[in-house]
Amino acid sequence: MSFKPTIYLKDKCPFCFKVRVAIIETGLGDDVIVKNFVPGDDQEAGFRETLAPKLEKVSFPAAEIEPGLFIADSDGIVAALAARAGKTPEDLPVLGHYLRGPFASMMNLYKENGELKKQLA
Ligand SMILES: N[C@@H](CCC(=O)N[C@@H](CS)C(=O)NCC(=O)O)C(=O)O
Repeated sequence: MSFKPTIYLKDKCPFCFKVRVAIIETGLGDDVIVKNFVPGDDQEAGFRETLAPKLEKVSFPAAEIEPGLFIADSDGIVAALAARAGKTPEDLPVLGHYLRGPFASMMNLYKENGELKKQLA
C-alpha cells in the first residue's frame, strides 16, 4: 500500500467523527493522512482551496481516497476505508454503536429543532 488516502476532517463535526471511528476501528491509522481543522483556524482556507476544484461542493469529511479520486460523503469514505482493511462497515461494532445511538439521536434532534424553528417563524 504505497498510496495513503488523505482525509480532511472538521473538528466537532458528527459526520467526521464517523470517519475517525472507522480509521481507529479498521486499524488504518498509519495508512491514512488525516488533515483536521478547527473552523476559523489557519488550516481551513488551504484545505478548502485544495478541495474546491475537486468536489462539486466542499463539505466535510472529504477525502482523496484513491489517487486523484476525491469524495465528500461520510458513508462513502467509511465504506472505502473498511474495504481497504478487507472489511465492511457492518464489521465495525463501535461505528455501529455510534451510528445507531448518538449519531441517530443528533440527526433526530437537528431535524426536530428545524421543524420547531419553522413553527415559531
Ligand atoms: N452528507 C454529508 C454531510 C456532511 C456535512 O453536512 N458536514 C458539514 C459539517 S458537520 C459541512 O461540511 N458543512 C459545510 C462546511 O463546513 O463547509 C456526509 O455524510 O458527509
